[in-house]
Amino acid sequence: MKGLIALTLLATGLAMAWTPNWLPSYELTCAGVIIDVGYYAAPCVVDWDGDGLKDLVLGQFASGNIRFYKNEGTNSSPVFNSYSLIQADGSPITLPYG
Ligand SMILES: [Ca+2]
Repeated sequence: MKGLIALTLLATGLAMAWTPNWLPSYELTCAGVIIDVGYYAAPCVVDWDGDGLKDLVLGQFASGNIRFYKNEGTNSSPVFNSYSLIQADGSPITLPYG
């Protein structure tokens, strides 16, 4: 019985420690237009170009391309003004889709 109580307390403590802190959602824009690549978007926030600012790398289902949005703002208030397609050997990288 003591083991069950200890396990319950441990589980409760872990559950409370892992409670997510959800923040309000907002729409990301690029040059003032909402970023929309259709359904099954695959976003990743990463400092892609190594300048210390987190960028947006976004896979798009409709074409299999991968967009790179360079962050021109800050990490807490990112600003995206344009995007380019991630390339290899001068050609856009295309992943299977559809
Ligand atoms: Ca960056």
